[in-house]
Amino acid sequence: MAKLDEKIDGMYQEVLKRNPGETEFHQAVLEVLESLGPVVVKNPQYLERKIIERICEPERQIIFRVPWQDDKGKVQINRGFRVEFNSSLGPYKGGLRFHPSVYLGIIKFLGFEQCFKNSLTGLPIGGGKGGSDFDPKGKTDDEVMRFCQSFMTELYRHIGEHTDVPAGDIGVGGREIGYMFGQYKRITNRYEPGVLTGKGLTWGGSLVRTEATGYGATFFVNEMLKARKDSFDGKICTVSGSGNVAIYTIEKITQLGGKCVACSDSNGVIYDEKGLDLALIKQLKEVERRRIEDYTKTHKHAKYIAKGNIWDIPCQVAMPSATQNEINGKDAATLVKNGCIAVGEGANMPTTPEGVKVFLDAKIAYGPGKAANAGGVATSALEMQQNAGRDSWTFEFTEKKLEDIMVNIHNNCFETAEEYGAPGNYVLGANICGFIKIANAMVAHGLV
Ligand code: NDP
Ligand code: 2IT
Repeated sequence: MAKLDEKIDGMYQEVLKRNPGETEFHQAVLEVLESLGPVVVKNPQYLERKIIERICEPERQIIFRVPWQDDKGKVQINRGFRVEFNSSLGPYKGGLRFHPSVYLGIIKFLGFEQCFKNSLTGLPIGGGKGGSDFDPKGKTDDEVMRFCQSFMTELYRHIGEHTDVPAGDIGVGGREIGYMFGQYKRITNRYEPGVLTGKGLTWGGSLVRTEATGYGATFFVNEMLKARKDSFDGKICTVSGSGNVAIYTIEKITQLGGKCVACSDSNGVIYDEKGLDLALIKQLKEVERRRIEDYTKTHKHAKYIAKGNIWDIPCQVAMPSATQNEINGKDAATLVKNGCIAVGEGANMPTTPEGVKVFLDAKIAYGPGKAANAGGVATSALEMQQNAGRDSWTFEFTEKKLEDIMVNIHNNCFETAEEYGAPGNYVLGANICGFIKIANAMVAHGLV
């Protein structure tokens, strides 16, 4: 990766000092700052106006107590977060993550990434992220509902159609959005669909939002392959995770002619040489909320590798779709050695800096999360458009819009990388392209 310019290095040191212990946030900031040297040389006003320093400091950070009662009547306490990072391009927009690993540093890394991602979509959305260290695993439906209601009892005062619009992320899907929407409506006495996205289809949701992140990431990889005169046709693919993003990545890859042979969860890996049975995965994960291990109960030919590493399985296309830092330098080297030619990040920051370096050095097609997984939030913005117009679009129309957005993001990143002398480097392209739009809006808005 590029060496940090001296001035930019000073800014990074300041971020380290001001945000002690938030290692994921440091990692996300460093990756962006490493790309910005040539941009500030071309635009010295960004330095004068301290645009980078301002972008690294969230506009507002909310941390709150979330008390709730479990089914036994025992009192439980979790911590809730909403970090409103940057509103120069539109209302804060970004998901909510419910996972025991959540702390401020994770929400800040996600919120920071979200700003650039949302800018890349070309739609009018700023960046934010939130969540809680609540663990939905093993909780009953009633417990999840009580938690969501308590979470929204604080969050409602900070959000709104023109202020901040949350959605899902790890541990937050249609069920949780429903409980939060219900509580928001009850507290405010307003039927305000534009306050959350990822809603159910009969109460303000958009077709394609469920599929959007996985479909979008696959469209992005398809464009990277096309740019190399290649396609998904007949490619062996592996997709980590087995949640929302993984499921619809597998679906679109299969539609485009690829063959997915492996997926995973935090306990282990499923390897099915014949190609994954997606209907079974949907039944296990979306309907029955079971573990991926149960795939082998009906499909005895498939292998379950407890605590296995999915990146050890040879593939031509890898789509990490679980969590941050799931591909380290060694995993990246294994993938390249086994013949992987494209990596598209459905997850946010799934590759460590060492892993990114391996992919860039090997010159494989590497689509970083903030570009490749932008289809989810882009379709959230399409949901906001439909809500504002009290409209609902067909599946085909919405999917075509999503595909056009992904093609555009791909082309913008590709062309920006060429313009800055790093052809094929989508990391540089995405960071610069995402940054410039925010920076110009911030300059236009004055010192705010
Ligand atoms: P889900 O909760 O639906 O699924 C998450 C999947 O990843 C599960 O299979 C889960 O396994 C696995 N996983 C989560 N944490 C870990 C971990 N620490 N180690 C190993 N496996 C883990 O979430 P999504 O599919 O929505 O999100 C997946 C990724 O995509 C995240 O990085 C998210 O930020 C990103 N993303 C999501 C978008 C969306 O629209 N939902 C949009 C853009 C990016 P287990 O069940 O064992 O925990
Ligand atoms: O990381 C992400 O882009 C998301 N979790 C989706 C955010 C959204 O507002 O749809």
